[in-house]
Amino acid sequence: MATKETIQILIEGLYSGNKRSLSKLISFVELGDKHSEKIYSSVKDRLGKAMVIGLTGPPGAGKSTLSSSLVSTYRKKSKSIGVLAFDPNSPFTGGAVLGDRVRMQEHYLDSDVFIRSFSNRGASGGLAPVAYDAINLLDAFGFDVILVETVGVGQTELDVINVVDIVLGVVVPEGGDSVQSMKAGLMEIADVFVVNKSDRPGADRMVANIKSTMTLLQNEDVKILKTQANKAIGIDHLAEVVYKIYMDRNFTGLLDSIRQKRRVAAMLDWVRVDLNNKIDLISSQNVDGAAISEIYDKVCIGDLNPRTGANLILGAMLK
Ligand SMILES: Nc1nc2c(ncn2[C@@H]2O[C@H](COP(=O)(O)OP(=O)(O)OP(=O)(O)O)[C@@H](O)[C@H]2O)c(=O)[nH]1
Ligand SMILES: [Mg+2]
Repeated sequence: MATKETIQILIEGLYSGNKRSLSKLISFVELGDKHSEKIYSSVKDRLGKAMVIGLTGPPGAGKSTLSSSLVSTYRKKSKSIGVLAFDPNSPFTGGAVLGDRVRMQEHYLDSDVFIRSFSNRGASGGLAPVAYDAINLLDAFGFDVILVETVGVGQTELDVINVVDIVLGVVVPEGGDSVQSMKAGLMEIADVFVVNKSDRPGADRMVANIKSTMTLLQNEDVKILKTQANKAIGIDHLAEVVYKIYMDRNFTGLLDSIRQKRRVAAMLDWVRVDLNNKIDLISSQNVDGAAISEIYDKVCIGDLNPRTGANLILGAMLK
């Protein structure tokens, strides 16, 4: 754990544009550092300038390739950009075909690009709270754009997406059924659907499928675009569409309300994470002694209603 002085030095580094300081601060928030309050109060007044874009979708849909391609697009516009990849298999850290990796490496050499991959859930046990803190750090650093990539398979990943301004749902043409099988949550939170790998057959069918699902959900405002991320086709247009949504939201005040909800969501995520950690503590350390283990035993053999047991445990936790 860092000392308060170390954190102060790192924050000064962050303000002077030192990426190593930024990296270290992210590691501290990833590890659930106790200086979260100090970090937050230091960066608080510098927040809210970055456009935060989330990319999610099934494994292999091309999210990382798309991120990389978007990085190039934003760099062409002289925007600085930070990428947070919550993805153990991210080609940002290896695993991609050679061409992709070479493209990524070019970004690593660019001083206006920052890429950070998170391959585990961090000590705190939550992805979304880490994402929230890391986004704040990148925002305070001064990046114009922040991309957050996550595989859209579990609740934790969807939670991450709650902390961004605009959500891109990345899908592929194959299996028109995948719209149906896609997590209901994703269908509802995506602002733009990106049908990537549109060089493959079925892209138009996929677009039509999403369109009809969106009509059913009365969500006709959602944009649906086709891209070919590995060839950078459709990416400039995607960036324009995203920017227009962002500006509209800024103008109507929706952006502010999204960000307000995001702060509350981050707080509730922390409550959940802390309660979960506390449950582990109670079961492993037997806080409150035999009483807790008796509850476990009684529920275990069917003597006690699990709901009643839960109430007793909650009572002990909140004491
Ligand atoms: N044909 C085709 N291949 C693509 C396209 N975009 C990406 N790919 C390839 O698809 C593969 C997977 O791409 P990734 O960017 O790693 O996909 P991902 O969604 O980040 O994957 P995970 O992080 O593992 O979930 C790579 O081999 C890419 O080169 C595209 O538009 N067309
Ligand atoms: Mg990836």
